Amino acid sequence: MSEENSGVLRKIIHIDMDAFYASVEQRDFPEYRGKPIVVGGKPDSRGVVATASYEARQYGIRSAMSCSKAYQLCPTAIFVYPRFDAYTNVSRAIREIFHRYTDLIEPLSLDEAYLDVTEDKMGIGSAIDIAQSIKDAIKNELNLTASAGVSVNKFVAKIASDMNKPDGLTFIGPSKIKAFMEKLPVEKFFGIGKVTAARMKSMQIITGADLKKLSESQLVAQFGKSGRFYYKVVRGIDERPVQSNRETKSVGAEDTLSEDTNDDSVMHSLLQQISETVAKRLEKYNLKGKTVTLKIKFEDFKQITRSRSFSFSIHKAETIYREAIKLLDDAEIGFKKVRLLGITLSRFYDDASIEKPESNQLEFEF
Ligand code: DCP
Ligand code: MG
Repeated sequence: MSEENSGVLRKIIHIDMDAFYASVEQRDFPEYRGKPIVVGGKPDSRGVVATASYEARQYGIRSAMSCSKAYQLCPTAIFVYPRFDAYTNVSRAIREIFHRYTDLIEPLSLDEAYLDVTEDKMGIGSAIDIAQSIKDAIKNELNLTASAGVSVNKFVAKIASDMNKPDGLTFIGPSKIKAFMEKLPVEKFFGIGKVTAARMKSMQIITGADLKKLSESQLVAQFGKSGRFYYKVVRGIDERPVQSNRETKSVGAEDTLSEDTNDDSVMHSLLQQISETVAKRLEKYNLKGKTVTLKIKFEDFKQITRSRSFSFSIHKAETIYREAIKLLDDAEIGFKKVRLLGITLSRFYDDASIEKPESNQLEFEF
């Protein structure tokens, strides 16, 4: 539905749990409460920080930082390994709470979802009241806090949920969107990463107001397809619907060899790295697959794929690696040199014994 075409404004809520993994650890282990907690690996490991409690963030510790760096910043922090089962359980529980209000739910990850409450199941009507009620239920029933953003589209709702963290509820109504967008720094725009933001800065595009000075065709010429999205979104238009049954069909990764080769040991070592990446992605989205596919691109850019399916689901890096090696052997590529290898896992849900999540979004979407 489009607010432009239908004339009806949508009511969109974005919910994001506060310091998610760390808050679950503090909830389940009272001795961690009020203390700097780092979830990831141990300080002397090669691991990275998944997240840190708000107490740990005061020392400058952030997601994706190495654990050793986090230790330097705060030697007294408590370092713990993630417990994905616990986070998945909470994720299910918050989804059940969302379903009391609407079935139009689009989860973005374990701790984050969009809800369309234009029509809500309880007949509450006010999206702000619904967001408050969801936050209360999460607090009372799960002992955790979430932040909510409320607006007329996904983009603004998502930015709003981040504005008053933790335990925030931010409403950006239609009359405030124009001014809000004009003030917004470009790096906050959805899809504008560090590289694009730096390029915009070099063009004196610092805020939404600067971005607005460019025509649609200028934006497309500079930034490709994304330019069209920027043009609309900076004017407060984001018609992307909340998609409740988006399903992840496959999860994969690929990499080009530093030089074309037919040396097994070089290919095996690349496959090992790719398997680890795929396993991490599967873990992040709590998926296991029954089909593994190996993609081989040769030096002449010709490409083949080889698949194998199982009656059970796999997700561990070692298993994926072992199967990828077998597929590579079976492909009998002989002396042909390879330039790229990729591994994909698929068939996640066709087993009644595996609970099927509402949806899952792995791709960057416009
Ligand atoms: N996560 C991760 N690696 C990252 C970022 C996040 O493993 N680089 C995990 C741990 C987080 C969870 O995903 O707890 C949710 O990510 P968020 O970005 O929502 O971060 P938090 O919920 O931890 O904190 P915030 O309060 O800022 O939302
Ligand atoms: Mg979060």
